[in-house]
Amino acid sequence: MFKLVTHNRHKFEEIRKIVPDLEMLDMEYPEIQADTLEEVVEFSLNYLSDRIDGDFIIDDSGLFIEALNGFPGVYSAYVFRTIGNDGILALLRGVENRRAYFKTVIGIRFQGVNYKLVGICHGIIAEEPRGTNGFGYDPIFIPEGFEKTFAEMSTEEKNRISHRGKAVRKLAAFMDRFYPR
Ligand code: ITT
Repeated sequence: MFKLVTHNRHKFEEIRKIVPDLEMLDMEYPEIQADTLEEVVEFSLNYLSDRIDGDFIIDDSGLFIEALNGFPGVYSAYVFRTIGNDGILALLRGVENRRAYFKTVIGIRFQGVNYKLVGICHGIIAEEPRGTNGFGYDPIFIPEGFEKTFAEMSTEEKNRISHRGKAVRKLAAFMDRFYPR
């Protein structure tokens, strides 16, 4: 069974819907400042490999807003804690271009080697928060082709189209290859 290292239970629940053979290892780890999620994941995998026995997985995600040149991006966790969804909406007040995307990079440490799997979901930032499902920026993100925010969808609906859902389906394929059932 793979361990997912996270202190975000929502993430774990989303991933477990697609990959049931997963255990949550609730552990905080430092995230370096870097320009890309891939660099952050690479550093975290190496950092954690000295502290965890055996194979494990991490998920680093971010929201990239076009009119803000990709902000909050790699700083999404800090920005969510500080200004939150209301702060993002305030930054975008009166801004016509609402395009944004979510990106997930799943990092896998498997038999001493690092792997990265990526998933992206394009959409727009809503005018006001809507919905109570999900977590984080879900109430202000409307995926392409939908009217609803992620927070107005069930976990299954979100997983079908989300950044994380896409990355985790690649993870499921990876596991099937290395752990055939
Ligand atoms: P870890 O312990 O796994 O690092 P975290 O919540 O810090 O948990 P991230 O750094 O990956 O996770 O997430 C960055 C921010 O983006 C954080 O505030 C999340 O709430 C938010 N976020 C991540 N995935 C999201 C999703 O699918 N929908 C909405 N917000 C999301």
